[in-house]
Amino acid sequence: MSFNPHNFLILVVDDITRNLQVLADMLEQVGYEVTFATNGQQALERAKLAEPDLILLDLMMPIMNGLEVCHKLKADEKLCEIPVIFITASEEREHLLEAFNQGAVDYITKPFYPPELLARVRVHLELKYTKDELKKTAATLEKLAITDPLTGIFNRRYLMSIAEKEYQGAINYKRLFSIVMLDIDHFKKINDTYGHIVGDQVLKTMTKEVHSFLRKGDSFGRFGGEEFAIILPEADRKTALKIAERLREAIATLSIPVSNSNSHSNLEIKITISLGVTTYSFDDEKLDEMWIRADNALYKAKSKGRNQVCS
Ligand code: GH3
Ligand code: MG
Ligand code: MG
Ligand code: MG
Repeated sequence: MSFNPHNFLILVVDDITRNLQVLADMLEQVGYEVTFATNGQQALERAKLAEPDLILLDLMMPIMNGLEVCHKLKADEKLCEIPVIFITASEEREHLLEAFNQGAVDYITKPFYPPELLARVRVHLELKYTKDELKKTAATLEKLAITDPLTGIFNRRYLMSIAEKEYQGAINYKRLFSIVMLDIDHFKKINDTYGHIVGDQVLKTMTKEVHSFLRKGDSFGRFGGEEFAIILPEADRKTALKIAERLREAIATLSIPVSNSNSHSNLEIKITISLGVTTYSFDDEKLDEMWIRADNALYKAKSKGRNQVCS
């Protein structure tokens, strides 16, 4: 990015108004937005309200000194990422070390050389900006790594890892859980009749519908193609079967509106799904046994005529 001071708000804290004035003038002159506080308590309140990008903090102040303010900022989940630069007349090395121990990013002694202060402010703002951008990128990548791109639900790998966690929980804490596998019936026909794009629309709508029926702790993922799985924590066999049956019915009664670009018309497609349900059993020695049982149950639902739940 090209550095633009106008994009940054700096909170300046000093108990002496004259000092505030000098700092504020200097910062505003190069384009920064500036806000003030004249004591520690006010500084914490301003920081919370204004969410500054950086804090220039006086060390020696009555009632609450800068070190305490810094300590409180770093202990606050919402404020701890704001870089703090101390500005002080103190030349005591202990103060300097304590400032860094409390989480300061820099320490400037008075009288300061204004261009140096501006240079340090800029460096720390740029670092903070880069750090924030990296965090955003990391969050996006993390999301991408666990998401199925077409439907937006979990991908296979992530769903398997959730199942593994549930399985460990079942072993260690005797917590039951169930797995539901589901597969769209005769989906190939939809692709063959209406084309892949319509097929994709059907996959997306079906996914949304199923999602809306699940509880908060349930996890829904795409296994590949038109095959999906759901992990139901703390669901015994009876509960899991009930949920699966509810899903089957919801999908069977759903009309999926799709636009067909071939005929320039709007269609409503009906689909059904088959579901295989299995619940953790204390005899299970491996999670794989559950996946195999769920798969077999799904196969049974298919061979018994589809649009049904088997276990
Ligand atoms: P069954 O009832 O036995 O499950 O029959 P089916 O036709 O649903 O199953 P089959 O496994 O024969 O075909 C699955 C089809 O799903 C074939 C494939 O082209 C289609 N498919 C897989 N992934 C996608 C996708 O991402 N988008 C679309 N549109 N189709 C997909
Ligand atoms: Mg002071
Ligand atoms: Mg299918
Ligand atoms: Mg399939």
